[in-house]
Amino acid sequence: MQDGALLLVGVGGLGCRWASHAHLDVEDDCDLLLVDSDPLSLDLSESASTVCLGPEGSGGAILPELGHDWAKAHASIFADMFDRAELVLIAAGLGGGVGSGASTWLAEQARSSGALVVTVVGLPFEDQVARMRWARLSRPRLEAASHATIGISLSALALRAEKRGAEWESGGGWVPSLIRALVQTQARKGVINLDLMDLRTVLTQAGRSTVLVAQGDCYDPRRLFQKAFDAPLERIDLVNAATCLLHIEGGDQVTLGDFDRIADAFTRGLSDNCHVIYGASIVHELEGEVRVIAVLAGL
Ligand SMILES: Nc1nc2c(ncn2[C@@H]2O[C@H](COP(=O)(O)OP(=O)(O)OP(=O)(O)O)[C@@H](O)[C@H]2O)c(=O)[nH]1
Ligand SMILES: [Mg+2]
Repeated sequence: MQDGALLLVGVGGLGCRWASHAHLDVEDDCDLLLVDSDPLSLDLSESASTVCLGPEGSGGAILPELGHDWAKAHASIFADMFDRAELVLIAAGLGGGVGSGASTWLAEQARSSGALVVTVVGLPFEDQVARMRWARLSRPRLEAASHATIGISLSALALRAEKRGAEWESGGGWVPSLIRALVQTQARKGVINLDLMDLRTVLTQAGRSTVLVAQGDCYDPRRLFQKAFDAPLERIDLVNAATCLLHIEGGDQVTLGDFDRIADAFTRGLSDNCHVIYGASIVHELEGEVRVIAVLAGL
């Protein structure tokens, strides 16, 4: 890793799947680190650095405290990587031992070494009662450790992924988009670059953060806006968000004028005091469609 690097970290079974999948799109801009006690997770990417937690053959950590201690045992390796990183993006599934426990410790370490820490967490399915309890217990600590924690309800994600014929296990298309948005923003890549405020200012607001996503026709911005606001990936009141990072991806046919109209439709739905930074990039597979990812913070 070089100084100022962007580091994507997958933690636990689900976190490793999300991170390795998302990394395929941002390989040139960020490094990948996979951390789990299950060796199968560490084989998901050929370009990843990996750290195997726990005693050999231990499989899952099950208890968050164990996941936490197993990560701590490799403190010096992590410290070396975090010291050089400017942005550390952590993907994890809450409710598992490694995903809940190790991610918290990693976020604390990354933050104390001066990096901007953004955590993207999967929240257990509504019928997973025991896992949900672990998730509820771990979340406040993870939120305190990260500059921004973006919760994604697995139930909501699975429902949307199914409609689009995508897999929730690999992030249903949305998790990679979100990670792409954050990496490209920080790497200052795209057809419209963000320059009003940087990512740090947008994300380091007191309060919760959430993400809205929508994909559709670029000629109907209002419908797109409605789609996004009607189906956040976590139910949380969106009025009065203090800041918004808006990232729009469009196919080759999409023009700068189209990007502008969409940004306009979105910002009109937010409060007058909301600070918005906006970026856009071309994603060839989208053809005539656009995909909008809005991270709202300070809720
Ligand atoms: N229904 C279902 N939920 C899953 C599956 N995989 C992950 N999850 C959810 O994602 C959360 C995190 O799971 P993992 O990432 O596998 O857990 P882990 O961090 O590896 O935890 P340990 O294996 O206990 O150390 C769980 O609490 C579940 O809510 C799956 O295959 N099916
Ligand atoms: Mg596991």
